[in-house]
Amino acid sequence: MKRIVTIQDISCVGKCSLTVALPIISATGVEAAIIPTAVLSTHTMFKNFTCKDLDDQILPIAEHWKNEGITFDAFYTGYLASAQQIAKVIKLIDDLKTDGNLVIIDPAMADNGKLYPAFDEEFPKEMAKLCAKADIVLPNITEACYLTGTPYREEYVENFVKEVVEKLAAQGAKKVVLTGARFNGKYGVLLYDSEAKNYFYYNQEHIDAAYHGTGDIFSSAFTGSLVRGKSIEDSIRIAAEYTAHCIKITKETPGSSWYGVDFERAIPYLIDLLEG
Ligand code: PXL
Repeated sequence: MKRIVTIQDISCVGKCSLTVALPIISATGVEAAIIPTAVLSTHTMFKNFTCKDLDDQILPIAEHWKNEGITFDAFYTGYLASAQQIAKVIKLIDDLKTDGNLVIIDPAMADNGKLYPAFDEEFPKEMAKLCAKADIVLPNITEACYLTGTPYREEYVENFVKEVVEKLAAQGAKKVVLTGARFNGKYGVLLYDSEAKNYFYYNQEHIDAAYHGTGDIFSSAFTGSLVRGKSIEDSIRIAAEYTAHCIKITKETPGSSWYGVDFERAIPYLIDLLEG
């Protein structure tokens, strides 16, 4: 069985990071090992959240795994609680990386032109070092701007997006998968392969609603599909359609929670996409 290690926080309530990565990766038929990097009472869009940093566990866990001969088909990182944690995750990848495994980095740190509340302007600089190690990096447009030091724009044209994506790839990531890429009246996911120097764009229906955690849902479904053996283009399509479906059913259901989407009810749909 294929095995992913996903490294991100546990938000006890919030439908994001590990509480979505675990069920979604499992649903793709891939084993999910985890390193919880922090425990928060909720995600940081709630007020007064608690946070216990588990930073001191990252490298001892990695060392134990190394001694046990445990290997992974992919590393998949998401929200990391501090710049110091990023440095430890870089070391973990250096220690456990083999020729055959993939490094997939979701630089979960910002959206809608702003950093998440827990981060300062120094944080993206550390995250950029982790992204430089990635086989695949999965930013939204705000994150891609922060990572490359590009001023964020609410409205942009195709050339601007491509410039940002190519700058990010020039910093080291082999492939960039940009979510929420909106230009020329289209909406979707843009893939840039810096080795082949080509683009793939997956165009999808834009649903006028925004929820927290949808980036984590996309990244988890994408990583699970890819490690299960789907092509990168198919993994983008599956993850994009699954995420859109989660948003749609949440929007259509009165009384759904504001803090996340009903990804659980859409898991049968994800499995259909994977088997189709
Ligand atoms: O990727 C979303 C996310 C994950 N973890 C925590 C968060 C957020 C978004 O706000 O606050 C703790």
